[in-house]
Amino acid sequence: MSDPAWFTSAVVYQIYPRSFADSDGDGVGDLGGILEHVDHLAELGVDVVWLSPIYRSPQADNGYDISDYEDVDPLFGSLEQLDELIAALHARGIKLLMDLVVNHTSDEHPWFVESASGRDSAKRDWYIWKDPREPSSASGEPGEEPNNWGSFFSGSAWQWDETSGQYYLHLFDRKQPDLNWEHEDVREAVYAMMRRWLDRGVDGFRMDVINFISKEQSFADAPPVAGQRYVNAFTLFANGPRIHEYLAEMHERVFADRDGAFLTVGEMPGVTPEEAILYTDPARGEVDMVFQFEHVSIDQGPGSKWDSIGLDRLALKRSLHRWQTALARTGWNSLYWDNHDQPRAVSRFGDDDPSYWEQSAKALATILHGMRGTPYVYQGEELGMTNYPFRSASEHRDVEAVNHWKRVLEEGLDQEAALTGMAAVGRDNARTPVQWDASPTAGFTTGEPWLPVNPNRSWLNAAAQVGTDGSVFEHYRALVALRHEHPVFAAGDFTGLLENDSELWAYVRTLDRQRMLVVANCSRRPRELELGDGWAGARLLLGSVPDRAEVLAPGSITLAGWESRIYLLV
Ligand code: ISL
Repeated sequence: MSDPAWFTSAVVYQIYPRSFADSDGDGVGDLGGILEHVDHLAELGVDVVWLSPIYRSPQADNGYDISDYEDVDPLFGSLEQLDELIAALHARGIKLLMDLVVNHTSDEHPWFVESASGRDSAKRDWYIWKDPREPSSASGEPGEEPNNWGSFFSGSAWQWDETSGQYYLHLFDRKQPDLNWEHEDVREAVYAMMRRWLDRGVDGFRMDVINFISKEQSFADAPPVAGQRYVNAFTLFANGPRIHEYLAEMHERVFADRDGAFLTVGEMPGVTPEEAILYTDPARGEVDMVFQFEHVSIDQGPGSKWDSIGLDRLALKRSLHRWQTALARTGWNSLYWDNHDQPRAVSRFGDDDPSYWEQSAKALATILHGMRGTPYVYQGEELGMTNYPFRSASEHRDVEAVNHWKRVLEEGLDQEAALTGMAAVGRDNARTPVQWDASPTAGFTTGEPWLPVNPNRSWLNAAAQVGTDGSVFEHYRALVALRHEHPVFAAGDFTGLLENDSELWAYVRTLDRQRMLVVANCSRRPRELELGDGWAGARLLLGSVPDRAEVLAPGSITLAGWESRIYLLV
């Protein structure tokens, strides 16, 4: 944080270790597998790796349920291998971000085990315990939950604890109890843990649902929603009364007196541009950038993420442009299409029909990487990996999908609709193994992969793309290099064009006398774009289709289906 500018021209690569590469044949990716592929990251040219959790964990939510913040889960390897990875990345000029999951722990974390041991436990208040809404009856049956808050992973956000006769809060799975950030000892324990990781050599943190750590202390009912027993109480647990205080305190205690180029990323569902500006204002010392959700919520119905309403591409464009404009002067945003919680970008926002897959993967990359903000590449996105062809409920392994399916069965909901929703937006789409080569296990493992490999590994894989002119990978590599080379990518002003055209996307970035034009045709049919005389002489920095003119002539250009280009006028 001492150098506020370096991350504006950086690109982050996210590794979901379970699905990246397996070195010991148990079918689960591990640190050894990452070590075998660090050169892939160096070839792509990324500056930072964000490593999803590798800590000790019962794996109820694939590591987002941590039982020991200080050690590596044997499933993924050892602390020594993590040190090796830090060294291997640093040797290539790549920083390492750890995933900081401190809104909640695992219910198997010693803190929670102690907290749950009884009402008079010294750590009782480290978590959020409440009495039943109505006193439990003599029969020992629990009374109603303390409020109507729902869990993100289905059902109530409260779990009854028989031993102490109270409920505890879990915004996610019941195996992920929420920590009580009101308690100073909790905060100090987290800061001390963060300092130890920095001492070990890591370069910062991606902070899981960090805007949930300060909750409205009334724990009142959220406004009821017709037909729902438990509701999303978002306004009562997100961006709560003490959130800015906590983040500033964290910055002060962990980073303020350290020299170095660290990075902090706040994952913040529901954050608005106005709040993002506050969170990332360097003068306030909270986080370097937010990770917001507006553009990945556009195809979700009001009920839940499972009710897909289809993609309104114009709304998508307007959302992205709105964030660009709102954060034009201050504030810094992460730019991403997908991650381990989202379906694959090319299937969701592009066109994964084999005839358009390659061009649309490049178009999405071009649109995103030309914007102001820090671009993220989620493992396999640089190859254009697609959604998995799910056919049945039993193919889903993710706790979110599994809990959802249970609810569908229990409540007799529409199974066909549920399966369609799970196939379209289930998180396992992003979690199938990275496709390194065309072999049956895609070069991911010598054993049985924990989640099936996508059958399109036969033609969609790294071996076919790395070093191959015109591949999706080479397009990503070029985009990363362009951001490093041209300051206009990081610092240029943004002007959105064609705000009412859902298919043709265009914007201009301006820095001093330089103007950069980014254009993409998000449709299958050719589209003409009138540019007039103003862009004559602009140089083609990158195009998705080979052999286009290197210099723009006056007049119009025609883009083939899903074609994209970047021009620079100096
Ligand atoms: O994935 C989601 C819904 O499909 C999101 O609501 C997600 O739960 C939210 O973005 C928070 O995600 C993070 O915290 C979760 C974990 O399951 C996710 O993998 C993580 O990215 C709980 O730790």
